[in-house]
Amino acid sequence: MTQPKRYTVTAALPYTNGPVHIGHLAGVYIPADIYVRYLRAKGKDVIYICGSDEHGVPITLRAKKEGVTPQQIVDKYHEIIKRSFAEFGISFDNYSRTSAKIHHETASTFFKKMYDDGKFIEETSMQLYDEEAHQFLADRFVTGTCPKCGNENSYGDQCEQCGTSHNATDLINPKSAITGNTPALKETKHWYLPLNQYQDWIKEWIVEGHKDDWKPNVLGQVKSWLDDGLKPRAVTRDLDWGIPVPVKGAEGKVLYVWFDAPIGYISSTKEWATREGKDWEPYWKDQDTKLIHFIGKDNIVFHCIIFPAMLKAEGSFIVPENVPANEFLNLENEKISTSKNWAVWLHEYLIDFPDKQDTLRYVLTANAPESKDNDFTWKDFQARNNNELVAILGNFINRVMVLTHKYYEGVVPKATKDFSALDKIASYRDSIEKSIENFKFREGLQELMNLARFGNGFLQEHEPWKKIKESPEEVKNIMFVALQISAALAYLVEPFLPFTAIKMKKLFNLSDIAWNEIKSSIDQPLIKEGQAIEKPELLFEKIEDEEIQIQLNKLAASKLDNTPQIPPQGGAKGGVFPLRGDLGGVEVDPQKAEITFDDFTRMDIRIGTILQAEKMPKADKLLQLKVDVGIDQRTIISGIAQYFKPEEIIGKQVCVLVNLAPRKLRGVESKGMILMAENSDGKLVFVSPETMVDNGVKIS
Ligand code: B3M
Ligand code: ZN
Repeated sequence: MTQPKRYTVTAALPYTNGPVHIGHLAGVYIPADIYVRYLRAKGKDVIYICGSDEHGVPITLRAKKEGVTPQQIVDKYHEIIKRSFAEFGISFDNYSRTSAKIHHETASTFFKKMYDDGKFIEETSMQLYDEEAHQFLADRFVTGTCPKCGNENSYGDQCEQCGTSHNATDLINPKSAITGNTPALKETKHWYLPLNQYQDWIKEWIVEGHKDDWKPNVLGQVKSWLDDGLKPRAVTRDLDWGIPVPVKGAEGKVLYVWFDAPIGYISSTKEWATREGKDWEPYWKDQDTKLIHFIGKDNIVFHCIIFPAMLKAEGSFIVPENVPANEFLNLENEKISTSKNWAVWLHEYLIDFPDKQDTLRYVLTANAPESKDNDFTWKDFQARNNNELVAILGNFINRVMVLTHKYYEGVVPKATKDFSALDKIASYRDSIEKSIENFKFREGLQELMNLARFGNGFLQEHEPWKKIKESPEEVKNIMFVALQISAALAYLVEPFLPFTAIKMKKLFNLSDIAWNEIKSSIDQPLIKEGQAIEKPELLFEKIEDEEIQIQLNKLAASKLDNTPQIPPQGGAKGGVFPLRGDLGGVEVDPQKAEITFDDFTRMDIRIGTILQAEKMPKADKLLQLKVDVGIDQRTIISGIAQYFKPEEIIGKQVCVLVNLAPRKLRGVESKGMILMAENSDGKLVFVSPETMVDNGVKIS
């Protein structure tokens, strides 16, 4: 497609099962935002569409974990996510949610049309079932070994290690994510999309048709699925959270989340069109529309195979022109993980770095995982801010402003001679444009910084500060050029660093212009002779070591918080840490899964002395203790009342796990756990030092 009439740009709909982090921004929302901001500057008809993905198992699991309803979960995270995007300048034209009425209607109609046209296969088969939870197990409700790569933690619908998508029954050694049980098989009816029927069409459309313009990582994944042979895929589920399957005989079943979620792009477009008084259909149905999906690599199969097959089957829609998927961003050399709290959350970042949205946008673009997984480190964040934003871009703009005020009281001087340097502006613009058009945003940003470097080099080469006395006319020409470069930067920076663009345009009093007008000559300058500029203001501030250390400490603490907690074994011992060992004749538990030394060092175990002990009212198994653990004197509730009288344990030295997350028992907060061992007749005994030791001494 050479000159599309319009662009429909979508960004993956985030699951509302948690807030968004830097990995989301880097992989999807920033690249898409750069792209649409650039297209808008080009004067193109473009819409940027997104919304919350509010169905699916991750939400149900989160709700179970927090002990609330799925609706409460989606309401909470929808707001947090939406706000984070707005705060980072992600300029969606519409941000909807899949719980919206318009979406339920759109997805139902879509399914119904395919159903009526006979596009599904109806099949009754045996599916995994958790008999304890009374629930069928599909998708993330079940984990097991991936049949393709052997990853032991593959989900029911997809393996995150090799990217394969499969059916839950394909997993080897499946386990329920709800109870941990091995599932049984139970009969149920579902509707399948016969992907095998679309194999040839997908091959022709992508592998042959887009071999030169799609990213190699995307083409590679598509080819690998095609090589394995596409198989029918169930698009309905036995769940109670989702969009009801709109056909007879499907009571109690909902649409598979990956069936309804991509239709969310369409319903979000409808919502936008209604609000703006526009027609949504050309954005999805006109062949002259360029549809682009920005996603992460784990979503490739859904956007390149399943959703296109749905669009094709429905019959009236266009298919994507490109799917520029990114790889993953790691954090300090480890995979970002919501459940392990190993992430930089956007809402938290802004508390520590208010007004530094663009620094994060810059770092995440400069280091984007465009062709391979990449790593975000706080040191690199600091270095890029200080050595690039501050030292190159910020420094150039500041020098130009200071000198303009010093020599000309802040007014653009008159130039008399054309510098070839002015031609550079249009050529940098063109190369940034080319990079963005090819989804090479890192390269585009690099070019932008090269223009700032060029500006610094230009000042360095011409040294106006040495010539101002003897050659004031020449200095006017030099400063005129430097001001043109500054103005060009103010415009060109906009897709990448929108907050900085606003600041720069204000500083130089620039009005908005189209992308193609970003060029300058002596007769048609970007900033004209006689125009006043504002007082110099720093664009970026240096980030100090201490600020980085705070972030590193925060990450270290989050590791500690997420030390897997040992669950109390049975009611009686709630609150104690039962150690089992070879006590002769006792059946010994098998050794637990191996841990690293690092895992061990996360447990802070200290010697403490029991100072006070009393029975807890209305709790015959619990004692409330006050223990001196050296660090402080704290309350610990221990499930040992059946074994000890309070008075006999006062003064006893014990081992205490002091950094266990506090928890409330009968309204009293217990801070830590006393290590106990169980002897052969089931009685608990303390694990105590052989001789008196100072309180607070560490066990290692
Ligand atoms: N919610 C998956 C994800 O967050 C999913 C994307 C839907 S896009 C239609 O990884
Ligand atoms: Zn795998």
